Amino acid sequence: MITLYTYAQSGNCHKVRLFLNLLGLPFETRELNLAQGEHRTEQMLALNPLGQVPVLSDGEKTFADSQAILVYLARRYGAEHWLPLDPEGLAKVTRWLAAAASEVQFGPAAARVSVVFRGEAPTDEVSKRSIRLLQAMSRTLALGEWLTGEQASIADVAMFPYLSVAEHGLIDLAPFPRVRDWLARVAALPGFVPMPDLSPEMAARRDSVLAAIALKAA
Ligand SMILES: N[C@@H](CCC(=O)N[C@@H](CS)C(=O)NCC(=O)O)C(=O)O
Repeated sequence: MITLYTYAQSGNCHKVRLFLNLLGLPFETRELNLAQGEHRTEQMLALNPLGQVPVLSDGEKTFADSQAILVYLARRYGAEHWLPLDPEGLAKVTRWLAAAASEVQFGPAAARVSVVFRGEAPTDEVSKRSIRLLQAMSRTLALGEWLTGEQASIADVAMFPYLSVAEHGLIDLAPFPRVRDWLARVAALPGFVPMPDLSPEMAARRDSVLAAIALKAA
C-alpha cells in the first residue's frame, strides 16, 4: 500500500497527489497538522530527517522530497514519457525538476506563502523572480505544448501546482497566455485533481493584502 504523508494546502504535496491520480494508483493519505508540528515528531523525522512533507511510503520503502518522489513513481509505475530514459530527455526533465525546487519555490510559492499564510504582499524580489520564471516558461512553451517533449512528463507535474495558484500570491498570469494554455492542458489530463481552494482564513488574509495595496495606491 502507498501512503502519502501530506498537508493539503502544500503545492509540493499536491505534486505527488496529482501524479498518483494521473497514474491511477490507489493510495491512502495521512494529513499532518504542520501548525502543531506533526511533521517533526520522532516518527516523521525517522521517515524524513529534514522534517518536511511530502513523504511517501510504498510498502517497506520511504521517500521524501516531491521531486524525488515523482522520479520514483515515474520509474516504478509510469509509462516512459513521464521520465524518459535517454540522456537528453532525462536532462531536460531534470532541468525543470530543479526549477520546481528553486525558481518556483523562491518565486510563486514564496509569493503565496507571503500573501495567504502571512498576510503580507510579496517582496519586489519575489515578484520579479516569478515574472522571470513565467517569461522562461513562455519561451519554452513557444516550442511545444509540454515543457520537455511531445507528451507530458513529471516536469509538467512538478511545475504545475504553484503556477496553477499563482494568483494566490498576486502573480498575474494574464500576460502569459502560453502558460495559461499549458495549465489548461495539464488540467485536461485524465485523472487530474486541482489544488484545493483557499481556506476562509487564507482568503481573508489575501483580501486584507489586496485592501492594503488598494489603500496605498489611492
Ligand atoms: N524540497 C522539498 C520541500 C518540501 C517543503 O518545503 N515542505 C513544506 C510544505 S510545502 C514543509 O514541510 N514545511 C514545514 C517545515 O519546513 O517545517 C520538496 O519538494 O518536497
